Amino acid sequence: MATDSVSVLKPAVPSEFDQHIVKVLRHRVGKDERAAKLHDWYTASILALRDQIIDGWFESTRRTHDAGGKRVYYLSMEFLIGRLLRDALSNIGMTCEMEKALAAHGLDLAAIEEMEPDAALGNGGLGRLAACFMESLATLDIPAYGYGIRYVNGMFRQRIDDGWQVELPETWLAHGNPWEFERLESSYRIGFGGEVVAEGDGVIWNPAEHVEATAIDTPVVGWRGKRVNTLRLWTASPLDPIKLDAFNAGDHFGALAEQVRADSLVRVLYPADSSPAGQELRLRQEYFFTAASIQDIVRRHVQYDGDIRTLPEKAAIQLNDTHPSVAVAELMRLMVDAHGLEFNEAWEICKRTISYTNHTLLPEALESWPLPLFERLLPRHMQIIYAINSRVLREARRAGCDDAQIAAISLIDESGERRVRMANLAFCGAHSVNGVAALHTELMKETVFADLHRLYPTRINNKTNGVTPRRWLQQCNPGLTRVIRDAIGDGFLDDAEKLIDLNALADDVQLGERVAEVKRSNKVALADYIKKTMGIRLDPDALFDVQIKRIHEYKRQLLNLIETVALYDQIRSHPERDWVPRVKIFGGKAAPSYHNAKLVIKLANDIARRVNSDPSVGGLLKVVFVPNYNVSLAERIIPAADLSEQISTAGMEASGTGNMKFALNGALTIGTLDGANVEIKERVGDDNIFIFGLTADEVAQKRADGYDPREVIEESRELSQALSAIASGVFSPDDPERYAGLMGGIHAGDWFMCAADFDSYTAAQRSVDARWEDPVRWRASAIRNIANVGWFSSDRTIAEYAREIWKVL
Ligand code: 26Q
Repeated sequence: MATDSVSVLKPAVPSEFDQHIVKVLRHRVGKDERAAKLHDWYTASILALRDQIIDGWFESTRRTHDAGGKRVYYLSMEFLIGRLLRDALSNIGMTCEMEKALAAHGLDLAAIEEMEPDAALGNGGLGRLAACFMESLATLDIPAYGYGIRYVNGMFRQRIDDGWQVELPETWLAHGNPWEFERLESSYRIGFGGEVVAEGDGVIWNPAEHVEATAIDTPVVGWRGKRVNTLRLWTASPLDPIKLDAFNAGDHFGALAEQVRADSLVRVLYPADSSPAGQELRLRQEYFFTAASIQDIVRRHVQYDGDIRTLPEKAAIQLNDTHPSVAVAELMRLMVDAHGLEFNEAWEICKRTISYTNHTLLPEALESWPLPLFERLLPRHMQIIYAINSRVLREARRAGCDDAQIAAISLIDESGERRVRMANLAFCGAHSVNGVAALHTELMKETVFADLHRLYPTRINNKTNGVTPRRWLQQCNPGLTRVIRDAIGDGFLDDAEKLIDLNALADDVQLGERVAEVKRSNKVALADYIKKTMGIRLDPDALFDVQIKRIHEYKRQLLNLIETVALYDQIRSHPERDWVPRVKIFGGKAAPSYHNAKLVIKLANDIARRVNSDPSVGGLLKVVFVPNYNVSLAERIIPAADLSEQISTAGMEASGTGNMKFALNGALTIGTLDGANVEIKERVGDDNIFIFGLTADEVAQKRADGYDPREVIEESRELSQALSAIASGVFSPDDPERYAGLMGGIHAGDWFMCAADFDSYTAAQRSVDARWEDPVRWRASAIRNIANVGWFSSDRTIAEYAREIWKVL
């Protein structure tokens, strides 16, 4: 690809690099060129590339150390990284070199890239955001460490059997991971359970069990190889791998119990992205990785500086949601119990060091733990949380809070079975609490955090999400990148906001045609892939209408499906009309225990089977559910999309980041005024986006007024027909009752406002059709989308965090 350019890392000359790969193949993979299989070449290519990266890595570490500056620590239970080969090659400017070196052995880089498993150590948006942030931190030359868990099994693989989701384990490490380095010297003992006993002036915690956390590092290369940062993921092992006396006494399982306990901590990513499971293992995972990270940060600081009191000048710790909230208590414990600080002094240091990002307003998704469980697992942390709580509540009382406000602010939920509230803990222990889009941040202040916000009115701030334009434009859409380059030059490669220059060319018909050609060839490539993997033939000249994201009721895949059924009905009733040919593409995973989400997947597949085999729609409508949606599939699908579906119930999607990726690749958005859609609309302009539906305020008002969906349904013939078709088994003749419950939910209360927004949604879809019929206008809109979403680069987001929260820029 032509976007490579000079890099600070010194790339070997092509023939040298070629020789290096062969040397690696022989000496580290243990194969000669004649015996090597494709997978051996794959391993050798990555190891050879890694060698090029390592010197920059050392150099970055040394530079940070010498400068004695502040480091950023990003704590996240999830990093949804995807593949790294293309990203690393492109960022250090070695794509051409690798291509040439492999070609010399008759190998194709694209084929090698396909061998890399997706590192799917995350559920969805939150995990992918962490991955984009790591890349932007390196790009902006900010010294940073990502801290998380090296799950042996990441996000499950999704198979569709007879239309139903089936979960299979993801074994990304099965053939080794050439990117990582085990750091045996960075190991920490992590305790659980036991008791707290008085000792001298203070107390000590004697845990009943221990596991060892060991760091495994992956280098993260920034754009143009300026800096290489570290993603440090923890793995677990027992202190005592086998109890030999037990083994020798014949208790073979008991002898290995500790091994099993340690393994289970890092075994699997919880595949739920809301309504926390509340299981003990999840809390153990959270504490395990948080404690290891905080100990590592404190050790590095004390080793360098000698004084824990200067921590806030040298470390900024960002908590990615509440999953690492226990960091507040762990940092307090280390300062008070291990370093002998007074509680009050420690508390000020803690707040100055830590900051917290909130990603959800859904009350059921706010993490809390039963107090008895928390106390049993982390008795000392429980004491510290009580001590923090009494301080906070004292402040609240002094500020004049009433009993209801005190109850809302408390770190302990006393309304039923007592629970520890992780969001309140993070809020109180941080100097900054941010939302991820403007609307979301305002709603935080008005709803879940209203009382905490009144008490600490300067703490909440907004940092609208962003995505890395390297992966989500340059790498996934080289054709479009070339067209943009020809139009406005190279500047946007280093500063995505320079895409704005495209505005002046938006009505240039020739540019429109070039953008459309690239889009078409991306659609052909996607159609080929779908033909090959699913056997479904798609017309690349149809409008590709895409909704890919986790399956959730609030994201309203169901609204899209109901509209699909209504459209199907209309096409069949009026075949003489001039319909715009559409391909409806769906993809996404459902949490294994989320019944309605799984039913939505089945419905999409049931509709697809019926529609795709109905000759009377004559290719005007096709429906595809792409199995196993993941980062790599997103990289194929997004560049091929014409229309981006961002249709959540207003007020429920914190930000969304897929919305940004689609617009950057020239898709138009149909969406509600929710999350970052609001800001996308402000930037691309009302004429270049299809907004529909109730606003967040209107949704809240409607719910408060006692909304009855039956009236709406009766008034809309299209809607009532579609709902009854689905409910009566038109798409599920083998089990006519299958969707009775799902449709019943819409009649009974319609919490997600599918019925309320239906007419507005269909009207917006017909405006989409009208725009599509005018290709010149459609293309101009697509260009205006590309031009105006450079601001949603994660470089901009990270620069804001760096300046306003971490104070490192
Ligand atoms: C918590 C406890 C127990 C088990 C699971 C969880 C859990 C795990 C993942 C809870 C939530 C998540 C993930 C949430 C998430 O992805 N949120 C999304 O974050 C994006 C980045 O900010 C936003 O763009 C999306 O709007 C938001 O839904």
